[in-house]
Amino acid sequence: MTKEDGGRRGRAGLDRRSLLGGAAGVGGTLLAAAGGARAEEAAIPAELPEWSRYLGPGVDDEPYGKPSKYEAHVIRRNVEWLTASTESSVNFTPLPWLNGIITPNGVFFERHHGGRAEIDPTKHRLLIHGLVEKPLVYTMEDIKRLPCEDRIWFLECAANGGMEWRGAQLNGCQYVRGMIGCAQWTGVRLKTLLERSGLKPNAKWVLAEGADASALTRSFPIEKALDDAFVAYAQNGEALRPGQGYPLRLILPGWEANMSVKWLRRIEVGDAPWYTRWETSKYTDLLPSGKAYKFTWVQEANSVITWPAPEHKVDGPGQYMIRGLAWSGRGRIVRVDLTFDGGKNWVTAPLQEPILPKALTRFYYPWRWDGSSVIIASRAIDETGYVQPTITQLRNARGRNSIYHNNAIITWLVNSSGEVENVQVA
Ligand SMILES: Nc1nc2c(c(=O)[nH]1)N[C@H]1C(S)=C(S)[C@@H](COP(=O)(O)O)O[C@H]1N2
Ligand SMILES: [Mo]
Repeated sequence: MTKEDGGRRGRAGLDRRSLLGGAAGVGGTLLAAAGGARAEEAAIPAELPEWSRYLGPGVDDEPYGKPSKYEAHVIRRNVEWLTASTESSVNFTPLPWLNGIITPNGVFFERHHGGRAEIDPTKHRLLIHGLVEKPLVYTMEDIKRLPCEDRIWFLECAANGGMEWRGAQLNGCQYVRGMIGCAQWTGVRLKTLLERSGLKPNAKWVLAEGADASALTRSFPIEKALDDAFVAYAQNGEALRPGQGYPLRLILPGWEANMSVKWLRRIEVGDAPWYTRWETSKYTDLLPSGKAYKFTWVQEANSVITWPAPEHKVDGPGQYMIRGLAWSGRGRIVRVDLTFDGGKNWVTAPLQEPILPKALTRFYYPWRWDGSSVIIASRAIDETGYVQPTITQLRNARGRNSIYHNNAIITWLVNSSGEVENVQVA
C-alpha cells in the first residue's frame, strides 16, 4: 500500500476497521432504518479496487465527454420490423434508465422521413414570405441577434404508443412510450419573426417546411404562431444535434411533434390550411367508421412508470422507489395517481418540482413489494381536468384502426419472480 492510498482513504474518512466494527455493532439498526433496502447489507471490500490504485486519464483525452462505459445500455433503439427503411423511421428514447425531466441530447428520440440532414449552418437560410408586408431571408447569425428565450417543453411523436392499439405488443417501456423527449430549448418566438415581416390582414395560416430530403411541410393556425410557436437553435445548452434539426427547428409546444419541423428553411403565411400530404394522408386519426378526424394536434395527458418496467426486474421483496413521467400538451400536470391492483384502488403520487406546462413532470413514490404478483399503473390528470383514459375507454371512442394519439394508461404486470411485463387490462 502506498502513502497516496493511505492519504486518500484518510481524507475520505474511510478507515476500514472502524467502519466494519461500527457496522457489526449497529448492523441490525441500520437494516431496520433502511426498511429492508439492500445497500446496508454490503460488506466493505477488503482490497482497494483498481481505480483507486492508479492515476486516471488527464483532462485532455476527451474534449467532448461521453457517459461511463458501464452505461452502454442507455441508448436509443429502433424496431427493425416497424418500417421498411431506417431513413424513414424512428428510434426510441431510453426512458427506463433516465432521471429527472430533461432528456440528454445523445439519446433524444429521432423521427426522420428522409434521413438525417447534415446542414452547413453558414449556408442555411430561413425564408419568411406569403401574406406579409416584407418577406425576409435570415442567416443563422441574423436569427441569433434577435430577442431569445429559454423554454422547457416536451416533443412527442403522434405515433407514440401507436403499436399498442390492438393489444400489448412491445415488451419495453422504451418502445411503448419512448417517442418522447423533453429539453430546454433556446431560440426566438415565431411571433418575433412574423412581426418583423408584418402580417397582412388576411393572414390566417402558417406553413413550415424542412430542408431535409423529405421536405416535410405542415400548416397550423396563426393563433398558434402568435402564441407559443418557437424557432430553436439550441437544446440543453448546446447547438441542436443534426438529428434534432440542426441548425434550426420549429417547435409547436404541446402539439404532435410531426409539426415541429426540423431543418426549418421556410415559413409561408396564407389565408387557409394547406392540407399538405402530411395532413391529409399520413398524420390523421382513422375512426371505426372509416372517417378520420380533420385536425388532432394536441398531445393529451399521458404518463408511464419508468421503474419498474419490462427492462427492470424487481430484485426480490422489499423497499423500492417507483419512478415515472407524466405530461400534457394542454398545460401543467396537476395530479398523478398510482394503482397496485390493476385499477381498483388508486393513491396519489407526489409530483417533483419543477412542474412546467407542456413539459415532462417527474413523480416518485416509495413502494414496498411483498413479492406477490401485482398490476401497477399510473394515471395523469392535467390542469384542464382531463384524465388519462384506459385503453378500453380510448377504443370505445376511437376503435382500433388508429396509429396515432394513443395516450391510454399503461399497465405493468410484476409477477412473483419480479419480472415485469407489458399487459393490457380494462
Ligand atoms: N424536416 C423534418 N421535420 C420533422 C420530421 C422530418 O422527417 N423532417 N419528422 C417529424 C416527426 S414525425 C417527429 S415525431 C419529430 C421528431 O423530432 P426529433 O427527431 O427531434 O425527436 O420531428 C418532426 N419534424
Ligand atoms: Mo412523428
